[in-house]
Amino acid sequence: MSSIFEENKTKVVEKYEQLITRKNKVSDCYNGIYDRYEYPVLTADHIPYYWKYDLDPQTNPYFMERLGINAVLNSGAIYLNGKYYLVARVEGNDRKSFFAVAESDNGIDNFRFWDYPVVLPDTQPEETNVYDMRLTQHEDGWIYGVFCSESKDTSSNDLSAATAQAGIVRTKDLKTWERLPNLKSKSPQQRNVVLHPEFVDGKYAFYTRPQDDFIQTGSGGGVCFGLCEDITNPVICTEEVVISPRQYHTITEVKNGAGAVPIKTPKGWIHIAHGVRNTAAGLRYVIYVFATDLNDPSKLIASPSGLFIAPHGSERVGDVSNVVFTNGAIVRENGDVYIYYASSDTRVHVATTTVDKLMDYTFNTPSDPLRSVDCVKQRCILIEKNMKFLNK
Ligand code: M1P
Repeated sequence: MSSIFEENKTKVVEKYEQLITRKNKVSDCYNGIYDRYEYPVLTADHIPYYWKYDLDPQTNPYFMERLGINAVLNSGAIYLNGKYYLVARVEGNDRKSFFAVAESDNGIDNFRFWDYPVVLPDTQPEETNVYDMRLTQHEDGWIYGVFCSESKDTSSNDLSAATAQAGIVRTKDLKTWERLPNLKSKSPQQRNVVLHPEFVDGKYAFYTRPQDDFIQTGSGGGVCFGLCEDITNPVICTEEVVISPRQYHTITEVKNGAGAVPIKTPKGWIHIAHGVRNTAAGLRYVIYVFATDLNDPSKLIASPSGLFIAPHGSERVGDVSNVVFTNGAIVRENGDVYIYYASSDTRVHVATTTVDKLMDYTFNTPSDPLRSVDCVKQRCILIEKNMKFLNK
């Protein structure tokens, strides 16, 4: 056996094991709403070395990467049988994404991928790429995964033209996946579709994000809500009503999209979504929160102002810089909440909070008054209230 092979293999295996077993810690970045953590929970380096290297010294004498991984990002999340599971979007060096399950005992570190990635039934021959799975533990007993199913737009002469639809799979154990037909709606394209965990009026309920084009939402007014009679023949049979609109000069001006499956609280469904604005440096993606009515999840009842999570420090840089994006959160029975978010389309982080803190944030943060002059008034009210505590 060549010594180059052995030396390099030993280095790679040791580095991998050190990373996978590294303890995470709360960072010193404080806002009272949630804790951020020093290290990402998943990166390209968390991918098992045996997914990338040929371990046979005869065929790989230099111990060279054969199938590299570019990034691990937007992860669905679920807590099952005492473990925290992320179904991550893994992007190979070839730009194609696929899904893979990583598990941890505590939700903040030591995430380890299962031996094989998710093998989806190949029922959509035109599908080129899949990404961003939202995992819904539905009251019908299934765990659904709703994701973006991307195909080449063959009607266009533009080589890059693509179409996005919502793919649907279901499972009981994250191991065996049944593929259902893609969701049909009136919109030419859909991305960031999330299945609500409960029946609404006896129907399946989806949060959608209608869009005219692959990138631009165009006439799509924001995050919408629509119902579907039969999940095995999934068609949005009601009007898609906007529940969280795009708005001029806000964090959702260019587009927005549902993120994690909404969290049921005594005061309403709390949604952790993303909003996009344009800047001279390109699009900026942040995470924001809104709440809908417990009995009518299509009715917006709270809209705390501005962003909830923005990219910080090294999170700001990556394949698509200045982006944070979430498509998964876990709520424990004791009220602990784990929000998984990716930064700059490159790695996955966790932010932890509680249902009580999320409710306090959602229902006690004032909403955006939409004009600078009113924002100053809003801030002056807070400052004035604080003066007595400062003895001024
Ligand atoms: O690159 C940022 C994000 O862009 C898309 O989100 P949206 O559809 O709202 O623009 C998604 O492709 C997402 O995967 C990506 O993180």
